[in-house]
Amino acid sequence: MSTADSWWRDAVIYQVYPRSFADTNGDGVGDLAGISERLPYLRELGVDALWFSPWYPSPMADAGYDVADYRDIDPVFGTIGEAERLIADAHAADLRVVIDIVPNHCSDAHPWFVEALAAGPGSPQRQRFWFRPGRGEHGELPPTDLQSIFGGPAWTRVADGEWYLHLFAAQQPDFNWANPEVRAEFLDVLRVWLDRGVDGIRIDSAAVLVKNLDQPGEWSYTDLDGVHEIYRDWRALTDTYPGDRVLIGEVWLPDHQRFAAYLRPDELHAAFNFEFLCCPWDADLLRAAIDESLLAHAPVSAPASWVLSNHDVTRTVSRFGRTDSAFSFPDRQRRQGLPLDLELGTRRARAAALLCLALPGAAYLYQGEELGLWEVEDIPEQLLQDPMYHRSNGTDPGRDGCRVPLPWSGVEPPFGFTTSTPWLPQPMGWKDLTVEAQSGDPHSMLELYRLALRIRAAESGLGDGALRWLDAPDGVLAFAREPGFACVVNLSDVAVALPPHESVLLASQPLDTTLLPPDTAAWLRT
Ligand code: TEU
Ligand code: CA
Repeated sequence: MSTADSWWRDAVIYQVYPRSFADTNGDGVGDLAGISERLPYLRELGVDALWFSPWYPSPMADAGYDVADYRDIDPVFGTIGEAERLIADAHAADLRVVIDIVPNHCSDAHPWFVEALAAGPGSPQRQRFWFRPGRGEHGELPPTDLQSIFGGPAWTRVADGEWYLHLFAAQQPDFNWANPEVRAEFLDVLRVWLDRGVDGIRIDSAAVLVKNLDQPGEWSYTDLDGVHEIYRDWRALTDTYPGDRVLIGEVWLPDHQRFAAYLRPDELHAAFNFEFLCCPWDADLLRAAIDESLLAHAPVSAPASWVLSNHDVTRTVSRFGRTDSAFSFPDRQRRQGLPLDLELGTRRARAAALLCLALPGAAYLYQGEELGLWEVEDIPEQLLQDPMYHRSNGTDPGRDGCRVPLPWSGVEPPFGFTTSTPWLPQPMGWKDLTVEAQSGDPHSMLELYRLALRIRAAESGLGDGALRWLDAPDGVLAFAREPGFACVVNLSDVAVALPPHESVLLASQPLDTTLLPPDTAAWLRT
């Protein structure tokens, strides 16, 4: 493996959420044809790869993370032919393609689960899942007290009295990874998509596949040692393919050593940096998160990754626009409705973008982040779809607010996303945030991203490599990337002097002196 081939070590990977990207047939839901049509936009933006959230046939109980057929495309998105064309067109546009595989659970409409229900207790078909008798005199109590990650019990009872396990929604039965049939099935699914030419696999909920239901609570599924064996098998398979195919794990683990274990040379290539994503707008905490990430990745020689948002979390400009700007699922419930300063949030998001893109390793960009979209917090209740909202009885606002369809053009909804009504309503205020409105405006978020990505691609010091912290006043992050590059981010509330430099390559706000204002970042030629 030559360094030149290791595109994933410093790629900028753009997450496409197909439902909300672009609709071409007027049903209000984004589709593959919409993505194909807009490839020039993505190419011009300057990203290196696209990651597609699930596009498989699905009853959409969890927006497609409930998969009924891992080898096909849902008709709402298009056809297999269109997916193959999209992969080819993306490659022709110099964009790599990463797909999303959901191995922890499937949909209750998946043929295996349908067969398991029909075959009854004790059958080999039920061994592919976690079926158990209930507790209590008549089996009326769930087998364990385990709670679903989406709220409510993690067990649902079927007609014949048995219960099945689902860490997420009831429509997402968990596979039993102790069963060799499950292992063989997923190796085959990976083969199918690798044969179709995808460059990478994003692995959903990667740390929770293996279970020991005798252990209490989340210890029964979080990061059990056996999970590594699965990824060694997956790595052995991907390594047999030509080109540079990668496995990217969705691994939410606070322990750095446990996290890094997934990135050993015979396992996954990369994993999302959720510690960074959850970190508040605070120089000391960010610096600690950066140092700890780099330190954890170094021994396994994996690239770090820098993520500000995705389809599960609060939009960056909204998160940074509140007094408490950390992200966590429980906090989000309390925070919605608290005062929000969108102007401040946007200013910080601009600075954060330059920080992310200057750090060593790869970066992820969630669709709409480049437009500075905010979290839509006033979606009418009857339109909310997320099972996280419904299973928490509305105590969690859910994730619909970061999944609202993109505004492309025009001055009112549907902003060129569709010709009919978008599946989630877009706010009027997005008229200033459309691709059309921002294109050519040097002060827009979109032009900041375009320019930053162009500079990042041309700067030999950026991407993979090391950083060196520079002396800086309190509340300021400053680091050098060799040769000749420095990034300075001012998170304090006073303007600070820039370190010695030859020129300013880019700044997240206009600079009229050599002072860097609060909540501003600059890239310097040194
Ligand atoms: O997310 C997994 C998920 O919900 C984590 O955020 C979770 O909090 C963590 O694993 C707790 O240990 C993925 C997808 O990104 C999400 O959209 C899906 O809803 C979910 O899996 C179920 O497929
Ligand atoms: Ca459509």
